[in-house]
Amino acid sequence: MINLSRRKLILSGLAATAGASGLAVVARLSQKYGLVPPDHGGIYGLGETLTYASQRLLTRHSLAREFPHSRISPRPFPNEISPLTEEFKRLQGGRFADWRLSVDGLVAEPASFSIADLKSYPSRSHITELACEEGWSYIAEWTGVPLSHVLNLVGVHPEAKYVVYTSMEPDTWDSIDMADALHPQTFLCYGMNGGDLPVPHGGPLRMRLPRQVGYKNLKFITHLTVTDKLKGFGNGCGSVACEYGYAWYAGI
Ligand SMILES: Nc1nc2c(c(=O)[nH]1)N[C@H]1C(S)=C(S)[C@@H](COP(=O)(O)O)O[C@H]1N2
Ligand SMILES: [Mo]
Repeated sequence: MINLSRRKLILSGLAATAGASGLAVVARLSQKYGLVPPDHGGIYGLGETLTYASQRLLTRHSLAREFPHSRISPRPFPNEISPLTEEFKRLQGGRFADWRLSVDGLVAEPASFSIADLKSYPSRSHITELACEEGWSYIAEWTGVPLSHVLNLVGVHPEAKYVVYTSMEPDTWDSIDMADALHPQTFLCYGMNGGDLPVPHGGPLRMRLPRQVGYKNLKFITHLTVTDKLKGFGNGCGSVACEYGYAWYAGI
C-alpha cells in the first residue's frame, strides 16, 4: 500500500513531469507503481495513464455523491430494451428462476448464484447518478449486493488484479480493477427505486459502479472472471468499449 506522503510524492512527481516535457517519466513512474491502465497503448495512451494514475492515487477510497430521496428522477431513461436473444427470452419467460451468475478465474471456489441467492446476502442501496458519456444522466436508488461480498464468498486469490464481467448481450464485456471491485458502492445490482431492476435497465442483474460513467455499468451480466491480466480477453485493452475507442477507466 502506498502511504500518504509517498502518494503525495508520486503525485507531485507526476504533475511536475507532466508540466515539463518528461511524459516518458510519467509513464515510467506509473509503471513502477502499478498505475498503468490496460488500454495505455493507444494514441491517447499517456493521457489515459495520467488520468488513471492520478485518480487512483487521489480518490481510491472516495465515495460517489449520494442524494436524498427527493432527488430521484421521475423518469429514468433506459438506453436499451433487452438483449433480444432466444436464451434471454427463455429466461425472462421463466421470471429468471433459471438465470445464474457464474464466478470463476483466480478464486478458491468457482460458484454460481441465482437471483434468490444474491438477494439472500446483505443488501445495500444508494441513491446515485448514472451519467452517460453522451451527456444525459438521471438519479435513481440502486439496490444490490456489494461485489466485494460475492468476491469474499468465492475467495479471491491475492494476485487478482481485475474482475472481468460479461453481459448476456452478445460481445459485451468490461472489466474493473480490484480497487473498484472492492469499493463499497460497487454493486451487483438487482433492484431499482424499490422494485426489481427492470429489464430495460439491465434486469435481472447489472454492474452498478457510480464512480465510473454509464457505459462501465453493464446490464444483463451473467459471468464474472477474476484475473491478474487482461491479455487474452479480446484484444487485451480491458473492454469491448475500449476496442471501440472509449477509455477503459472512465472515472467521475
Ligand atoms: N448490456 C449493455 N449494458 C449497457 C449498455 C448496453 O448497450 N448494453 N449501455 C451502457 C451505457 S452507454 C449506459 S449510459 C448505461 C445506461 O443505463 P440505463 O439504460 O439503465 O439508463 O448502460 C450501460 N450498460
Ligand atoms: Mo452511455
